[in-house]
Amino acid sequence: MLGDLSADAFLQRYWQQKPLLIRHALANYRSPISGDELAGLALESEVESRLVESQGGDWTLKHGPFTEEDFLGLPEEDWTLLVQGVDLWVPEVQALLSQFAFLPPWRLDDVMVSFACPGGSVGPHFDQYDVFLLQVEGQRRWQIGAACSSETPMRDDSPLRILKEFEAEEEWVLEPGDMLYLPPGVAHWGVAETECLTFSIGFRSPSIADMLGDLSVELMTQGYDVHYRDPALTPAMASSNIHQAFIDQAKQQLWQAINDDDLISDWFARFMTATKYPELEEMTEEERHAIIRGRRYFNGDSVDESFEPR
Ligand SMILES: [Mn+2]
Repeated sequence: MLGDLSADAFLQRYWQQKPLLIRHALANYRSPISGDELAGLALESEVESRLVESQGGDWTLKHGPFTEEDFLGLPEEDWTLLVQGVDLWVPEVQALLSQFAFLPPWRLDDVMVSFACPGGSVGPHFDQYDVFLLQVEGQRRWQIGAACSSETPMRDDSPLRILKEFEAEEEWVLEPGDMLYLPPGVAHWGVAETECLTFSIGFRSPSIADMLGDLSVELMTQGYDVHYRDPALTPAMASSNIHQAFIDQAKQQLWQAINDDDLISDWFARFMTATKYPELEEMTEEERHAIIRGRRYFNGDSVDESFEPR
């Protein structure tokens, strides 16, 4: 999976640090899902999907669920269908995750599958998470650029997060079986050269602000009822400018609230493994896997055939 690299070497030298292209990472891998089966999934209301069309340097975004008519009206070029959480729906896609056993399983977020026509792309952008981009069918040209941050200028005229400026520093055409690892923050732009299927194996990366928000809900739920108290006061501190001692005191009290291994280990385990789609909790794995059986929609052909992984 990592080519010539050992898992040790990959984690030490590349993970969360720099991109890595791995040719023939999964040579001879046959996709367990076709483009038309992916389109079938995107008709379901429980499935998170997006359709992105690129037209002369602009991108339009539509959210699923889609109808057969939506697919019928599409041109032959310049669009991409993206479906999130395909590992939840297709057991063979979930099985692929065993290849990533060199990483903690709870770090995994989901497998997004994209089907693109020639010219299809979601534009130059960066993500906040680690991702392995596995080329499964067809060719996609990937360009990568500079490291980005929240300061990096983004276009404000697009429904998608698109970089205002993008300069390619490296470029590769990925063939079936090739895989590109990208750490968080690296500018990238993937454009389909031919009809292609790409699997994006993404990892969780909550913001610290989200973590603190969730942790504070946990503290309230547990009835943590310690209140703010003043540091030792002197009359000189009675000014309208807040004296540094108050700041130190506030930091100290916040730190006391969270400096608790039992609290953090329980909360962190729950927070990091929380289901991405709580509305699917009611559905059994079997019900989820059954949902795409019997569906094969694309270019208007709906065939009542059972889903047979190839
Ligand atoms: Mn991306």
